[in-house]
Amino acid sequence: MIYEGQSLSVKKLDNGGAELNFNRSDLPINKLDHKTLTEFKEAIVALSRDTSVKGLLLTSSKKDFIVGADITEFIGWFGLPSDEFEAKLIDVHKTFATMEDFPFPTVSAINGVALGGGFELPLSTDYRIMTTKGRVGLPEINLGIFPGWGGSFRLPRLIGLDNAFKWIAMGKPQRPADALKEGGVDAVVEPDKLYDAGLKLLERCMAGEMDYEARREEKRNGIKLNKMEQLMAFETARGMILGKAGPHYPAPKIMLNAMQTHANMHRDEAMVVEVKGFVKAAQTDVAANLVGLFLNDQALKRQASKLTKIASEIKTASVLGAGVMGGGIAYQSALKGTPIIMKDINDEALELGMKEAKKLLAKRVKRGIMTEEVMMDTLSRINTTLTYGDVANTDIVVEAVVENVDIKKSVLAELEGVVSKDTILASNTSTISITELATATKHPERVCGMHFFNPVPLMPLVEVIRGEKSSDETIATTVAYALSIGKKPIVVNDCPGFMVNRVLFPYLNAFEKLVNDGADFLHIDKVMERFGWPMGPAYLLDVVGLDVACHGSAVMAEGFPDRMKIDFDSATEAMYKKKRLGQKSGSGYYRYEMDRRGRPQKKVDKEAITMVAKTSSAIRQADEFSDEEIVERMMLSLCLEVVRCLEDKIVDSPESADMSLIWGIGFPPFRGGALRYIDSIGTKEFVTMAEKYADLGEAYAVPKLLADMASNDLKFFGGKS
Ligand code: 3H9
Repeated sequence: MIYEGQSLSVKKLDNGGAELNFNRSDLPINKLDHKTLTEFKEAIVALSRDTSVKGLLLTSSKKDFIVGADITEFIGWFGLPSDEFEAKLIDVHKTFATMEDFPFPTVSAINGVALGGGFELPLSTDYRIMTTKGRVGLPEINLGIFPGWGGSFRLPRLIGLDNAFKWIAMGKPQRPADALKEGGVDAVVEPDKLYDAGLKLLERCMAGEMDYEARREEKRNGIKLNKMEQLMAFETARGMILGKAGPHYPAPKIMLNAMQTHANMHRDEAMVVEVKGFVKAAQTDVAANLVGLFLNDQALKRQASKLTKIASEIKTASVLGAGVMGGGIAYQSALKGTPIIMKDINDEALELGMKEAKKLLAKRVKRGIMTEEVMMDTLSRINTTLTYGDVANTDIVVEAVVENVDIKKSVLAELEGVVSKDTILASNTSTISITELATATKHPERVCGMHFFNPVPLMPLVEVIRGEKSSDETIATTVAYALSIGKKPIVVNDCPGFMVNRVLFPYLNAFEKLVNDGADFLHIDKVMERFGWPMGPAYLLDVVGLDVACHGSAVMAEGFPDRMKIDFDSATEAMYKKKRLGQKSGSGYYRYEMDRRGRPQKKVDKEAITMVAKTSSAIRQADEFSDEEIVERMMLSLCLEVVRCLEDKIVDSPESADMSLIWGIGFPPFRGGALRYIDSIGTKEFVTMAEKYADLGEAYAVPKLLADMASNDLKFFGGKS
């Protein structure tokens, strides 16, 4: 044995080479945390000293090769003084470079996934073989950073600038065929052939059959494009990448600058440029927020998997109520392998539901991510019916009928009479209390909420709502079903609107009030889009449907009359009365025209502007509302209600609160979530801001939890402001 640690070991092979095997003893994964990096450095030193070694094979004994740098250590790292942080990174670079310069060949046998630093390490070896089941890539951009251990210069030298831009800026793990075609790996083999293939390749190198020195030279020296070609490549990439990233994400720009600066440098100079850029990106708020989201996601995943220990198996499901929502749910269930029956009371609705599912599947076929055969197979998992017959035998029934208490109650009561005693009755209500709905059943313990978001295939969140009497098994099984169909479940306690709509309606009410006070809705949309929302509130209302919004608003006002009742004639109500229902009716706050691909395009509509002006009490002129006031009034109303949800234990943690908004309504991810947004401003400062608008009503009142935190200078995600 040349080296033995807790994360890795190096042993001599019979062929004169050595094998460095990653196999973290106390974890199910290999990651490049402090411990592994320390041992890796020691192992490389040991190998440098052993003159008998003639080649090196890197392997892993885990399911995946290496998942990357340890993201849980990032918060500590990113907070280091820049020079200390840079020195830490350079130290790793030097170890990788020492391995790259070994006087013998090096080969990585990549099993499973190798991402981020977990792929940068094999990029420092001469050759890489991966398996047909693996994925390799550099996803750092998703964390608000970019590759910091050599990926930004080794990858473009290996696969060319354009391909490297694509890998790094998109951050998507690459499939084996693509990685091979573009040159990121040298061979792809079946998993059971990996070790032998790696060993064979190493032996060929050791026998002098492969020019591994040429490989190294390629990576040590600048990219092979002349100055003009480089300039063109960078200018094109800049336009595309920065256009797509938008103004809120600094990492792509820093990455492009670093890549352009080190394009012609020797590796040892390039690493310094990369490190400086990396530290700059890592020390932005955006990186801290995006890393926070990764950690929240992992924490919620762990929580969900703990919860599902007592779940029963869902072999088949049903959805009541076809249409766009029912069709979307059926599509999602069938796509992920759980057969589903779609029931409605008339054929037209069933046809609409099937049309929706077929449309979504056809899109996948068109994009080349599904074959016609798989599409037909998926469709065969959706059955339609007008009677309860087959629904009776399914393990869960998702009720997605019209959003009306009485109708939902009678459907649930009727359903309970036909299904087995173990079938879960899950209501896809978006606002109505589950406890209230469950009163219609004899066994409220098997009733819960399963709130999907529209469009179902795109929105990751499912709120699993625990009614007063829902049993733990009901919740666990519903969470397990949501996970099995590829959704992100968050368990919330019952109240009107649950978590997401309870905070969305105050936000929309803030919009109504601004408009009523005289602000221009087009201006509000622009400001909130600039803030980072995927669409402004007026456009959002149009997409949701003004009828749906008015109905939801009435339910919320009944639930929280002190702060959610609108006591003026709202613009949305006026539009609804005139049958301007938003995008689906062709007009609302905007007018919609279909483009050549049949997608609705919004246009400014003079009629809407006149109509809104008529409802406004116009206590101020439109130009008196600054961008700052608009953001403050809109965000305060939303964030304060999020705090109240936490205070009322509707959600059990700041992580659940923030992720529900990111996954459910597209809260700007670079801001990390509503509570992280409050943290970024400071709880004290946020309270002061709310107090400025106290005369706007109870929606702006400071909840006790926030007041207490502010007086102690505390943050939701730990530490002091
Ligand atoms: C990087 O490398 C930067 C460098 O360029 C330079 C740095 C200076 N760190 O998701 P799973 C844990 S940036 C820490 O359930 P799956 C995860 O929390 C990094 N922990 O499994 C979970 O723990 P637990 C670039 C990590 O099979 C366990 O592993 N890399 C990390 O569904 C299993 O994970 C990435 O961005 C990590 N990097 O998916 C990869 N990765 O069991 C991020 C995983 O205690 N990770 N864990 O709950 C992923 O995309 C997925 O986890 C992966 C596995 C595809 C790897």
